Amino acid sequence: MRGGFYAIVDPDHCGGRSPVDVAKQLLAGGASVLQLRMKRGSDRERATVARALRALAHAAAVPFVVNDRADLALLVDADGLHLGQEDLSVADARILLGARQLGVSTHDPAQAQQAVRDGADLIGFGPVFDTQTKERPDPTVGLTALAEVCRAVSVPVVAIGGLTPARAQQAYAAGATWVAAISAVSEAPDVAAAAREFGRGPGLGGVA
Ligand code: 3NM
Repeated sequence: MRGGFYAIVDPDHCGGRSPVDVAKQLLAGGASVLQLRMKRGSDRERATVARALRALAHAAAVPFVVNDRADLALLVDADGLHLGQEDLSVADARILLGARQLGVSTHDPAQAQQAVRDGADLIGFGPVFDTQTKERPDPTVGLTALAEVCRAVSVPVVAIGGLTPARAQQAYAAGATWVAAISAVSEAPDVAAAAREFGRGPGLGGVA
């Protein structure tokens, strides 16, 4: 499974730049997945941004994932959908999205196991560290719980929440396939350079 940096574009956290410009830089920095997380704005704006990001991701041979919204994922023919605990169930999303990749955000080991039983293709697990980016984040889980979940589940895990380049290497070492970050990359002065720092380091058996 190709792993590495899982890039999430959140237009509210692009350091005053456009989400399209930030997405270009994330891909230039070697992101292995590109997700759009757009909590505010109109559906028309969401569709426009989603189409632009899908085109950029595909030009870079990277899968494009939509957060929360199955209708938007279908509309723009995304490669995957990422569901929160209050979004559609995996089973219902599967009816709409068929074989597309379905991810689920989980915040404790029980949720992680349940998401896998429900048929998720991958899970997010976090917040691993404290995050300022998410409104009302769940309690911070830490690296030990991340390692336990990575050992316990049969699908790849995306570590998320408060990740920095140094912490990213700890998350890979704990067993995460991907490491996701928003603020440490999309709000950095040099987005591509920051993204590059989130790649797997040497000795972890992964991709650059
Ligand atoms: N989901 P940053 S934490 C979007 O715990 C998101 O599922 C989380 O942003 C979870 O890298 C989080 O700036 C925010 O901390 C990640």
